[in-house]
Amino acid sequence: MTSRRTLLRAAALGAPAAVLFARAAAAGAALADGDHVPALVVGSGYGGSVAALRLTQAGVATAVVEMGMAWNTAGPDGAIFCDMLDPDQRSYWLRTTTDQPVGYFLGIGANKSITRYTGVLDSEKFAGIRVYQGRGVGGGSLVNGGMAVVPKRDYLAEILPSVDVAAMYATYFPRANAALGVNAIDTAWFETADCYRYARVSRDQAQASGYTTTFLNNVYDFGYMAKEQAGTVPRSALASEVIYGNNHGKRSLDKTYLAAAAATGRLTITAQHVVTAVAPNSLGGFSVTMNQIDTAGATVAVKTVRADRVFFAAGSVGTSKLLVAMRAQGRLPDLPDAVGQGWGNNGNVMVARAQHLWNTTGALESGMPAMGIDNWADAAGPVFAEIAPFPAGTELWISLYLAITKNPNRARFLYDSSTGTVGLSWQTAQNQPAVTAAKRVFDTINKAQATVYRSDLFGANKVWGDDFTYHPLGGCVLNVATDNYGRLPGYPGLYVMDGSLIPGSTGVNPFVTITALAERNIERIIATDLT
Ligand code: FAE
Repeated sequence: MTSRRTLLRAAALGAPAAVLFARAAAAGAALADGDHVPALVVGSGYGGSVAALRLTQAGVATAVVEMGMAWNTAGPDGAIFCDMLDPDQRSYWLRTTTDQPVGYFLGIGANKSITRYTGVLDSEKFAGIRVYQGRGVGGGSLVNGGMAVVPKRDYLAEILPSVDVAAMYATYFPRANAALGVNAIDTAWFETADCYRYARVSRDQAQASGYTTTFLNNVYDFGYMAKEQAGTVPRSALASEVIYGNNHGKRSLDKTYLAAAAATGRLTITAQHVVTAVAPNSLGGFSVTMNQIDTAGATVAVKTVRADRVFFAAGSVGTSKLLVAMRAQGRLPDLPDAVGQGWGNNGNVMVARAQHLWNTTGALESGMPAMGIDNWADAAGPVFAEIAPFPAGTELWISLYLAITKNPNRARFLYDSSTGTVGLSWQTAQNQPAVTAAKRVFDTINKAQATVYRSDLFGANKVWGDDFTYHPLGGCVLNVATDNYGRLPGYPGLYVMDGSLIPGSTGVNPFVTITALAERNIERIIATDLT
């Protein structure tokens, strides 16, 4: 440890970082109390992984700190992740019962007891909304549906008016898609595959009701999925694996951006460490304090390291909470008022329709959505709805959707000095515009198809899944709370890299937008701040 500490200090003082950190990374060592690093990234989701790769490629030794686990070791059952049909402790972040997004069946609660553990999916509860987030090295990429959707050009210009949209489409979206390993489905295979029967049924009914549908790209390897369907490889997307992780097929960030960053030899990843404080260090740079936790969430050590630069990439909620707390506690008192504001849920609302008995959706459903209903151009209520799987392993005649709408409501994060925690002002009623917009589309489809809503999946007699989101965005909005490249005003060396930069809405599933924006920002930061 002594020699490694010396190496870290030497690196910070300008020694050839490539050589030094190649050894540190090879040792697989976590950060130690008192270390000094040139760059520290808080969180290993999309924003953090982009920062890690581009900084390390630019020769900067980079330490990523992630509160979740590394998810690279199989459990006693031989699998890293559990599936959705039989969730165990690996499923949820520090809960004693599961908290499934679709939490009911026939109006009866469908959750089960689990052992409290640092599982891969967090359902973080605020007063008016549950926010689902990935926890682990790779962040949301470990648990998400992999849909890689580029936003509409006009809408991106509307939500991020300070961004050169032409450059985003010419340079940064292609760069992001390439590094993420995005692939397109073989549309001929889609038409015949059993596992996409559910999507074809929903598509045909949407089209017959006057709506446009579109194929969605994904980071799940569709070639691997075809082999799953053919029965020649172990199943993952076809074995009800999605929101608690995929054991195969998924190009999550640990296999793409972070693997490439590690290959530079300049990356260290310190997992199971929760960053709790960031403040200026009297010697220069910033002191970053973190709790090392065990798998029950208990703190086993507290460490403080010094970082010349800190990149906040803890996600919309994580970054916003941390910065709001640092401002309120007087550790970063000069952060602007806009930090903590402009949060939205990307207009998320879920809904399900009951199919006629003759319209089977299939017992085998791919967990990776591949098709969406695109009614965004409808000015009276833009909706982009993914045709979502319900991978129960048996025929249920259910068509499920995650609708993304243009809900204009926003909320802010607030520090509670009595508890030392940060809350979110969002009220469930603020999601009514999302319900209203989605209802227009699905009422029309139901009427045309003579079908009805399922009212038993989100509660007893509850049609709309309107009290949770998969897409937290905003809280530290670009060019409002930060400068036009994510720099935090008043604190040279502090940057925001993640979904908190996007003002509450992207109109599509957000990770490609987050990744491309991070690519744009880090390119500028490396060129102007680090040379
Ligand atoms: P994120 O990926 O959440 O990464 C933040 C990381 O920071 C996490 O690993 C945290 O554990 C870590 N962290 C937080 N606080 C701390 C702290 N204090 N100290 C240390 N580490 C910390 O942020 N999006 C799509 O585009 N397509 C999809 O198909 C899709 N499906 C989804 C399905 C589910 C079930 C969920 C939950 C999300 C889905 N999303 C999807 C959303 C997408 O995963 C999300 O927008 C991105 O992951 C957000 O990226 P960030 O870099 O902002």
